Amino acid sequence: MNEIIEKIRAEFSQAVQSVKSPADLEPIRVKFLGRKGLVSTSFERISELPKEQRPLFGKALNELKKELETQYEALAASFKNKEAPKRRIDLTLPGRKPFAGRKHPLLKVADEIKQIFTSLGFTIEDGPEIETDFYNFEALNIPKTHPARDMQDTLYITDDILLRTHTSPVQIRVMQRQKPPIQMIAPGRVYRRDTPDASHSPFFHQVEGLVVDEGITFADLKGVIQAFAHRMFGPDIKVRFRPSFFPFTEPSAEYDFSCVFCKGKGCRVCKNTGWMEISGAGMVHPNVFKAAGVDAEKYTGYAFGMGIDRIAMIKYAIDDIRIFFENDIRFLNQF
Ligand code: 2NL
Repeated sequence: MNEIIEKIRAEFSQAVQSVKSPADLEPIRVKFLGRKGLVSTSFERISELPKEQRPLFGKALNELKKELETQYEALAASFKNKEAPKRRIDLTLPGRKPFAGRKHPLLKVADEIKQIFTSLGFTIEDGPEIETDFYNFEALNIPKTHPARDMQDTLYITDDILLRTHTSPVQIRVMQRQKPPIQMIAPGRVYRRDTPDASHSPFFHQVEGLVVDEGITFADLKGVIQAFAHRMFGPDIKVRFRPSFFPFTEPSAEYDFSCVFCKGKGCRVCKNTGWMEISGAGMVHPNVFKAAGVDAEKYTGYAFGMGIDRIAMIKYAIDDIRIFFENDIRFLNQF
């Protein structure tokens, strides 16, 4: 019979713990201490016991009843004392400021890059993120069997329609519809089939530049990249070009900026090289001009790319690209 007593006691203490407001009290009183409550109905079971055990059980039940009543009264009283004072509204208080949004850090950096290039005479051009095989690959001298397709694997909507892997298609479209001189940048979102890690995201942001006119040389390219480096990161930034290969440029180069953190002396960020890889550039390949309908005998041009995310990571000393896309308000509020 002790089990019955213990069971009621345990259930009661659990019920009491879930009480949050005075409204929760009455159901507990009814269930345990009411006329048909657990304590009262247990008294009725006394007759099931052998005679010699009855007085003991009755005594124990009486004690339980007193115990629960005391606890219940104390709990009810605690609510009485805590009842909230009547609220008064202070009509003279100033209103609450509405939450102000702000630009995403990538958009801020993109704005800054756009501002620098427009001040150098570039136009800003736009195009679709869903592209055709022709604009994304064929026209850029990347035929179906070219190994560069592997490196730029992307999401295909059909065999012919895909998510662009760079903003170069925008430049092809501009060359098709507009005669040189062309001096443009194409900023925007691009896609690659990549497993995300600290430096890879399946989507990221790129700015590509294109200048086409009579007599454009690699020296013009170097001058513009140099000017960009100075305005973006400061006048003491050095720029270097290393030979490289891209199907859409010839000759091709990759360019680096001297490390903005150690000024080229070597540190953890630049892995002690003093340099930070930015991206690639080169003179537009004649096959690209041909595909876009530009007279390669008359005109020359240079093109370059850069990652907005990468520039932003350098500018704000961020070591993981994924944080841009997590929408963590604690991160975003810092910009
Ligand atoms: C990179 C950097 C690059 C270009 C992009 C380009 C665009 C046209 C014609 C020729 Cl329409 N080139 N863009 C050129 C060199 C580098 O991007 O690292 N890409 C893989």
